[in-house]
Amino acid sequence: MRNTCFSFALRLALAVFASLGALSSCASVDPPQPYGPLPTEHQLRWQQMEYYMFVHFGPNTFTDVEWGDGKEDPRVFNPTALDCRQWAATAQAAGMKGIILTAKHHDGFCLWPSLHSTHTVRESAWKDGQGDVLKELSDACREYGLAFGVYLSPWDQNHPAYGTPGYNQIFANTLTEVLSGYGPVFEQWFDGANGDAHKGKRQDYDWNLFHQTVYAHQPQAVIFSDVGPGCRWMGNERGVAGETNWSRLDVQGFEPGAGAPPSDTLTTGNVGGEAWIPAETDVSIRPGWFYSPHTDDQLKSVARLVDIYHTSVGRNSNLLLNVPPNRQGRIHPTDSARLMDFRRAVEESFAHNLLDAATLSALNTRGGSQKYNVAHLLDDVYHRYWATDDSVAATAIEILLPEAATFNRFLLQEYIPLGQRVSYFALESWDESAAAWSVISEGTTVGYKRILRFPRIKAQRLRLVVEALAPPVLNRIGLYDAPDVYDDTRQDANLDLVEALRTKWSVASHGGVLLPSVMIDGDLRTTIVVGGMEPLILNLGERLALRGFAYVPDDKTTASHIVRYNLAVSVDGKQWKEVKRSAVFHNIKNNPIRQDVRFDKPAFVQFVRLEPLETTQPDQGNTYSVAEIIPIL
Ligand code: FUL
Repeated sequence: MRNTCFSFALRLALAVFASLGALSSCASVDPPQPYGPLPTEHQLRWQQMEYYMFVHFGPNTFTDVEWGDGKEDPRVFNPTALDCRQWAATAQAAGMKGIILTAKHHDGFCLWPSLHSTHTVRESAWKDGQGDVLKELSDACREYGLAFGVYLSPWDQNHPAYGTPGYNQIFANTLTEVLSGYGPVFEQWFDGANGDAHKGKRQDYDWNLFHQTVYAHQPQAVIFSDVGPGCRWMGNERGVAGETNWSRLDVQGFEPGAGAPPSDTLTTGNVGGEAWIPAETDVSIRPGWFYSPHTDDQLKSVARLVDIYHTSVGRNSNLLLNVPPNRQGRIHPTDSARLMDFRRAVEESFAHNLLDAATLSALNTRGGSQKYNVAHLLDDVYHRYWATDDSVAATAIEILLPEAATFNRFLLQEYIPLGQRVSYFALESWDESAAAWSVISEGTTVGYKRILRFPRIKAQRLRLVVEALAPPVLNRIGLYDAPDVYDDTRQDANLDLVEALRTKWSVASHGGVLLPSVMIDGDLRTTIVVGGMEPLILNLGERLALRGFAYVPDDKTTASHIVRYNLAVSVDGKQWKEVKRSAVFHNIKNNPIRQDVRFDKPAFVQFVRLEPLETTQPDQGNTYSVAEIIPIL
């Protein structure tokens, strides 16, 4: 805690001086002028959805890869008991407001019988080629009162025209099919991935054509990409939006994919950004985006999901949580149970607003009018708000609780139809002994919604101080005592297994040069950067039946990670048997999670060699990150 700085106290004092006077019921006071770019009515409705489901489903579900290469036999797609109503019922029970489906991922496989492709459900074994997942899901969403959205990857590794100018129109026709045949679409999700660096096939995407096609059929759809125009990728797949998060972005000169602004810019937005492009946080409940039977014991815990809620919805971003259906075509019971526990934890956190019984008094109220009264912060009417006079850039609200209460969360919302304004705020409590205000917790941006988490504290007299780039306009505040959520889920059974053996291991490079043991210490937080593209040779100290091997990179998207590699095993460290040659860790740049390499049959060996061939950031001088290397037993 620290005491409020002098300059702010002075500015506040001046503000009080400027605004003395009683509230009048005079209704003629003009509302504040809008500030900067504003959300459209569709963007506002989209933002109010807050939380919805991502569904990654397709051939990858059956082949256990993150990125299929478009060469898979379409008959591998054969869910045995596909039930989109079960997905919708689960999403609804989880408190989600919609579902976005990967109608076409990078392998090009269409989950509907597209006339513009020969790699679709029609060619699959499912329902003898008569099925249509888009139809089943859009119908189910309607039945369960959920919004329906579509992910379509322009990158298509199956379509023969990909990489030629003609492909853009084919993709636009594909869009037309999807957007005109299945009812209203609330969000069109465009993946920016383009071509495959290892095969050198690239396409110059005609984004104007794609956007026009979307708006021609679904004018209300919010278009997602790295740079909008409807909403933007938040810059990582870990679920952590910026503490500072402007819903504004400079887009001139940028485009989705490789031409996007740096990921840390996407995480924070631009303070004076030219366009209203709010953030969406996409993150998976499992390590990868597609279902794998190997991740049934690796779901994010309730505590982790609650963290993600606070670092997404609580930081002015929507949360798009991926829940991938299994090979039956159903959401796995573990995922579904986790979603329900997560919902309960969030609802319990925000069940009782301690401010409902509080007395609020604002230092300044616009024109002294009831219309902008601070009491609007506690009503549930979205379009009523508290606003100040135009001259006010720094102000405060005093809060008196009926009696001292304990709390650990503070929530506030800006009235974004008039723009995003707040650049600093703090919750303070009155320190009787020091006769001064001291800061409990503080933040920068607010936007649609901002939630501060801090250690539980007891107080009765509080103050919210606010600084803004234009007179602040807030429409909601809340104070809560959220129950603690403990992480009691075991994340990975294999880790327990390897724990007992760890003391016998060592890791070396070429010629037996020993490397630091942080990469085998069992602690994912200790990471190392290895230079010179050195191979890693793990010595297990004894022969073990190895079912696979995992490389865990440092989870920062800005670090350089191994993307292409060779993997070999050995009994004696001299004779090597290659298990993988020039293989690729797919999507490791955007989602630097643990990468499992599973062997077809167990190998009875003592040594494993991971040889890097290419990294995600070649400009970082042939280095790569390692948090951990793990034998899969
Ligand atoms: C990324 C894709 O490459 C991943 O496979 C996944 O679909 C994720 C949501 O977007 O760009």
